[in-house]
Parts: sequence; structure tokens; C-alpha cells
Amino acid sequence: MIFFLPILACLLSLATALTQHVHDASFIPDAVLHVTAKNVSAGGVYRLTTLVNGTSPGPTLHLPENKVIWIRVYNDMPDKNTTMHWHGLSQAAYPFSDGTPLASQWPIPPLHFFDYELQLEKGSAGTYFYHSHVGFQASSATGALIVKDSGKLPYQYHGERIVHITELWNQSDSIIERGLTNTTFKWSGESLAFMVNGNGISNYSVADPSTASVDVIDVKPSRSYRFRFIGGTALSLVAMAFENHTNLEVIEADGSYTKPTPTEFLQIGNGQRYSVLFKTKSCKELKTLGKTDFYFQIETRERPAMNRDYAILRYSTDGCSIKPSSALPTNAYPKKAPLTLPPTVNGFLDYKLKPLKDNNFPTCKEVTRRVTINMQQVLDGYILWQDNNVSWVQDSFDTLPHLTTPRKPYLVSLYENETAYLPSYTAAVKNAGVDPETQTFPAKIGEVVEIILQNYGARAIDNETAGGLDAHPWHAHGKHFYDLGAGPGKWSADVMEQQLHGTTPVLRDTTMVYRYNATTQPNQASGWRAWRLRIEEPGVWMIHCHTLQHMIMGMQTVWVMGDAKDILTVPKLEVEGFLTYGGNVYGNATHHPTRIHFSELGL
Ligand SMILES: *[C@@H]1O[C@H](CO)[C@@H](O)[C@H](O)[C@H]1NC(C)=O
Ligand SMILES: *[C@@H]1O[C@H](CO)[C@@H](O)[C@H](O)[C@H]1NC(C)=O
Ligand SMILES: *[C@@H]1O[C@H](CO)[C@@H](O)[C@H](O)[C@H]1NC(C)=O
Ligand SMILES: *[C@@H]1O[C@H](CO)[C@@H](O)[C@H](O)[C@H]1NC(C)=O
Ligand SMILES: *[C@@H]1O[C@H](CO)[C@@H](O)[C@H](O)[C@H]1NC(C)=O
Ligand SMILES: *[C@@H]1O[C@H](CO)[C@@H](O)[C@H](O)[C@H]1NC(C)=O
Ligand SMILES: *[C@@H]1O[C@H](CO)[C@@H](O)[C@H](O)[C@H]1NC(C)=O
Ligand SMILES: *[C@@H]1O[C@H](CO)[C@@H](O)[C@H](O)[C@H]1NC(C)=O
Ligand SMILES: *[C@@H]1O[C@H](CO)[C@@H](O)[C@H](O)[C@H]1NC(C)=O
Ligand SMILES: *[C@@H]1O[C@H](CO)[C@@H](O)[C@H](O)[C@H]1NC(C)=O
Ligand SMILES: *[C@@H]1O[C@H](CO)[C@@H](O)[C@H](O)[C@H]1NC(C)=O
Ligand SMILES: *[C@@H]1O[C@H](CO)[C@@H](O)[C@H](O)[C@H]1NC(C)=O
Ligand SMILES: [Cu+2]
Repeated sequence: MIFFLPILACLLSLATALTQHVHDASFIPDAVLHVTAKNVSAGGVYRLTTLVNGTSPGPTLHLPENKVIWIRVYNDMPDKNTTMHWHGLSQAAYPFSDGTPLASQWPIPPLHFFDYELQLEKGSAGTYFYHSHVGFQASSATGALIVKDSGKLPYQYHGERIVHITELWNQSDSIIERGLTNTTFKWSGESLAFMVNGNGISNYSVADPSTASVDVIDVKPSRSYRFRFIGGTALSLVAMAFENHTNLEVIEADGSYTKPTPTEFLQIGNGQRYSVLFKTKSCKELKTLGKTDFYFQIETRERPAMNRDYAILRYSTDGCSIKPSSALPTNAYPKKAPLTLPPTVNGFLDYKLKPLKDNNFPTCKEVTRRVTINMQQVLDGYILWQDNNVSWVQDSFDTLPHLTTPRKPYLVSLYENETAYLPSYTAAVKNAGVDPETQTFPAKIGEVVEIILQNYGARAIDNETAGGLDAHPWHAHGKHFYDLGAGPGKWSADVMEQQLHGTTPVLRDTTMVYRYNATTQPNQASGWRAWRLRIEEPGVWMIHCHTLQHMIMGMQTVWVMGDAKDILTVPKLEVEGFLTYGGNVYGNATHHPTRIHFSELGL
């Protein structure tokens, strides 16, 4: 780090020269997204839904690496805040761009817009998605984000298909959020259906048959495709497979290429992505099978209720001398499930995935500090989730008045130099990694931190929830972590090292903490996962469970990586417009936003 010091000093002096740009009509963003809330029908069910450009999922973004990108996000809702998070992409050079309210930015107020300045790191080509980070909005306000390969592709294929999986709910985001944070707790219920690219059929009464139809994925015979799976579910872990197509090969996980890893099915947690090489049948094989339509079956795992949903893989038979078989219906499910999917695999693809290229995995000796995050459901008037005894939420302060989460984004507080919000590294180290004052996890640039995510049986006072366990998909913002794998019971260094032996951990941004059993004793350790992080990118980064219900109920941590001089790359005067809710970096119908371009720092 010492090498950077003279450069930083030079940048700071340069910084004062940054221009304030008015983003008037002459400013053309690379992409524009409009967030609205409308009563629309999907899967046959009407619901007040948060949409992007009028649909869920919203439009797919195809973005280049290593180039500055501006995305303008309009909050067209008259009564709701929103933000946009670029899931899996690190925006270290653009500190206000991560889309996390109360962490890295104020939310975009109703009827305002915000220009996100992004740069996608060289080597980040892969599969991502964007989603709102406010309340339950991400359940539908989301879309695929593909970072295009710049050089030669490591794998060859004829075409690509996106399989973006979300869930359907029958109540609005606000009602679900209100129920979860009320003293009179009201569970959201389980989802009504899985949606593939926005299409599916509700498992509850269909009010609008015109939208109750499954997704059709069109392919041609004798081709290879890259299927990009996006786990955009709010709540459920999902298992899925194709009928008669079991020769899948995973080639990418969370934006990093892997060596080809064969699998017959996929199990995807909320926030995870996989690319899979998929070889289609030849005309001859289709003839033998006697069909050209195949079911793609998808099922809930680790939840009390089971949804079983479908899409259809449909072959075009142009150029094949076969008659197309009678097509499968798109408006009804098969009477009997065509596939028997395996039960939960605790450790799906763990230790199997290998990075395509050396990824600078830090050895055990390089680890400078270990932080254990103990996660647990608690009942203290409210039903909440705690990480090391902290429940951290982004809103609902009127219904959760006793929570002491700061009400101002940490990045703003850091710029304002309010001591009450500056995390104390020393205090945190003495308190399981979390600074009691700010409720953040501080880390120093240059550290190699091992994070142990430890699942615990619920500490609850009623008999029904005591000892309860859930599976949790944990997601890290910022730089990706090296995934060290997982196991049952309580973490132990010996067991972990033994399991790691001879394997080559991959970089991920979301991996599963499994539960191994639905219940255990209260305060009983039941399941762990471990990560290693090279702390190299300064910023305010969230690390949280990606189950939206759990996030709303407090299952989130905020990390402050680097100290003030690492994080505050420009003088306060230049970011004044970011420091107040609705400040002048947020545009509206009558005001063009004014702001500096962090890219002019040349970081
Ligand atoms: C979203 O909608 C706006 C307005 O209709 C349009 O200008 C923009 O191109 C759309 N965005 C994408 C990514 O398609
Ligand atoms: C949404 O619209 C449908 C059809 O017009 C209507 O039946 C339903 O009550 C509306 N739902 C809400 C939540 O407004
Ligand atoms: C929007 O966010 C601001 C700042 O956090 C907050 O004061 C306000 O209550 C929020 N508004 C809504 C409608 O949630
Ligand atoms: C949502 O679905 C559940 C289960 O069928 C039902 O009890 C509830 O009334 C539905 N809520 C709304 C708002 O439709
Ligand atoms: C909390 O729940 C109670 C009972 O269901 C309800 O009357 C109240 O309106 C809810 N509060 C909020 C803020 O939603
Ligand atoms: C629909 O939901 C019910 C109740 O959870 C469940 O028993 C049934 O299997 C579901 N059906 C499908 C097709 O998912
Ligand atoms: C195709 O899949 C069905 C299950 O959907 C199975 O019954 C059948 O045996 C499979 N055919 C072949 C040739 O594998
Ligand atoms: C959490 O609180 C319990 C008591 O309620 C205490 O025993 C435990 O040490 C605390 N854990 C952490 C990590 O602060
Ligand atoms: C923050 O305030 C302290 C005094 O309270 C001062 O010593 C320090 O230089 C300030 N830091 C910045 C980045 O302004
Ligand atoms: C829990 O169960 C025990 C015995 O099964 C019973 O005595 C106790 O009253 C129950 N407590 C609650 C809060 O329901
Ligand atoms: C798993 O849960 C069942 C009840 O759901 C219980 O009987 C059993 O003891 C549990 N096993 C462990 C290892 O906790
Ligand atoms: C539009 O933005 C300007 C500048 O931030 C602000 O003064 C004005 O109140 C805003 N208008 C509305 C309707 O929010
Ligand atoms: Cu969770």
C-alpha cells in the first residue's frame, strides 16, 4: 500500500480541479431505466408491482468492460424511494454508485432521477443483474446485466439464452414490508410461482388467464448455447433441470469463468448466477426421442411450501426432415411432473468449481484477521434476524423505532466527518468485528480477512420458532470473495482446511449458508460457510443475506473498507450535492443534476 501514497497525494491535489458538470439535454447517458409501480398482471395474477421500463424483468443491459458507463435511473414513483444496485460489480472508483441506501447513497426521492457512473472492471465479463435495493422492490424491479467479453471468448458457442428466475407474490412490496416489521408480525407467505424471464403460472387462482403462460426458450438442433442463469428469487432456493438434456457444463459462476464442470441439474440461491454450456440434440436424436418440446422444471428447496413450475425448451426444426411433434401447452402445467429433481444438495458445486485462470487465492498464512458472523432469528417484540447481535435495516424506522441503525448513509457521514459515524477499528476488533457505535465492520486496506458465516438455531421465546433454521444466500458487495466451502455444525479450522486441501477456490459474490436441518436447539450452531477477502477496494460495502424478507428483518452487515483518506477521494466541497437527500445530484422535472465525474480522477 505504501507505493500508492505519493499517487494518492497527487490525486488529491488534482481533485480540486474536478469540473461540476450540468447534466442537461446535451448529456446522453449510455442507458436509461424508469422505475414505476403499477397494478399489472403476471402469471395470471394482478398485483401492484415495481417495474423497470414497464416490465419485470426490465430490459437486459449489455455493457462493455473497462469503459465509463452512465446509467440514468428515473424514480417515476410518486410516493416511494428507490435505488439501483449493480449486483456483482464493484464500483470502487465511483463511491456513490453502489445503490445501497443508508450505506453508499441517499435513495432517489420520488419523481427524481440519478445518473449512476459505473466502470466495469477489466476481466469482469460475465453474468450479472441489476435490482433496486429498497425494501421488497428487488423481487420484481430487476433485469439482466451482461458484461460483454472484450477479447477472445474462452468458450465457443452459437448463441446465448438468459434464464432469469424470479418469484411471484400476491401482495404489494409495501404490504409485505409492513407485515415483516410490525409488532403484529405478518409473514409474506411463500411465493405463488417461479417466473422464468417474467413468465409462469400462479399456483393460486388465476384472475387473468392471458398472462398465465410459461416461458418458451427457443433453440435450434445441433447447436451449443450459453445459458445464463440468474437467481433473482426473493425468498427461495431453487433446483432445476431440463427434460432429456443432462449434459450441462458450468463455465461461469458469479461473473468469473470456471473450468468446465459437468452437472445434470442446477441449484441456485437468490443472487447467484451460472453460465452453462448447453448442447442441443441433433435432428436424428430428436427423431428418436419423438419430440421437439421439452420441459424445464423448477422447484423450491428448503422452504415449507413447494412450488413446482416450468418453462419449455422448444426446437425449431427448420432444416430437419422431421415433423414437429405436437407442441406442449404454454398455458397449463403437466399433470404429473416429468422429472424427479434431487433433494437439497448441501454444498452444491462446492470444491468442484475451479477457476479458469489463476485467481491469486490467498493462502491460510496470508490471512490477517478472522471475523465470525453469527446469524440467528430472534424474537424481542418483533421477529428479527441478527448478525452478531445486530439487526441492520434500511427503512421501516417508524415500525422498528428501537433499532439503532444510523439514519444517514455512512459515506455521507464519512464526508461530513461526524465522529459518531466513523467506525472504530479497535473497538470492532474487541467486539467480534463489529463496531458497537456505528454497527459497521471496519477493515483496513491490505488486510486479508477470513469471514466465517455461522448459522444458529433461533433464539425465540415461543415454542414454534425456537431452534428454527433457514438457508441463507450471503452476498458481498464490492470485490468478490474466495469461497472456502461449507459444512454442518460449528465451523472448525481443521475441518475447513481438510476440506480445502487440494482444491482451488473460486471467486464468487453470493454463496449459500445451508441449514442441514429445519430445526435444532436454540443457540445451537448448525451450518457454516467461509470466505477469504483481500481488502483492496476502499468503500462502504454491504455484506448481507440476499433473502429479501431477511434483509427487511435486519439480516445485513455494512463494511467500511479503508480509512477516511482511502475512501474520500475528493474534497467535500465537490460532493456537496450527494450529501443531502434530494441534493442537486438528483435531477427532477425542473432541475438538471450537477455533479463531478469520478472518472476524471483517472483511478
Ligand atoms: C427504457 O425506457 C426508456 C423510455 O422509454 C428508453 O429511452 C430506454 O432506452 C429504455 N431502456 C432500455 C435499456 O431499453
Ligand atoms: C388490479 O387491476 C385488476 C383489473 O383491473 C383489478 O381487478 C384489481 O383489483 C386491481 N388490484 C389492485 C391491487 O389494485
Ligand atoms: C425516503 O428516504 C428518506 C431518506 O432516507 C426518508 O426520510 C423518507 O422517509 C423515505 N421516504 C419513503 C416514502 O420511504
Ligand atoms: C394471497 O394468497 C393467499 C393464499 O391463497 C390468500 O390467502 C390471500 O388472500 C391472497 N392475498 C391477496 C391480497 O390476494
Ligand atoms: C401492524 O399490524 C396491525 C395489525 O395487523 C395493523 O393494524 C397495523 O396497521 C400494522 N402497522 C403498520 C405500520 O403496517
Ligand atoms: C400449489 O400449492 C400447494 C400448496 O402449497 C401445493 O400443495 C401444490 O403442490 C402446489 N402445486 C404446484 C403445481 O406447485
Ligand atoms: C426423456 O425424459 C423423460 C422424462 O421426462 C423420460 O421418461 C425418458 O426416458 C427420457 N428419454 C430418454 C431417451 O432419455
Ligand atoms: C450476543 O449477545 C449474547 C447475549 O445476548 C452474548 O452472549 C454474545 O456474546 C453476544 N455476541 C456477540 C457476537 O456480540
Ligand atoms: C475530521 O475531523 C477531525 C477533528 O474532529 C480532524 O482532525 C480531521 O482532519 C477531519 N478529517 C477530515 C477528512 O476532514
Ligand atoms: C412451550 O412448550 C412447553 C411444553 O411443551 C409448555 O409448557 C410451554 O408453555 C410452551 N411455551 C409457549 C410460550 O408456548
Ligand atoms: C433434525 O430435525 C428433526 C426434526 O425436524 C429432529 O428430530 C432431529 O433431531 C434434527 N437433527 C439434528 C441433527 O439436529
Ligand atoms: C427539483 O430539484 C430542485 C433542486 O434540487 C429542488 O429545489 C426542487 O424542489 C425539486 N422539485 C421537486 C418537485 O421536488
Ligand atoms: Cu437469510
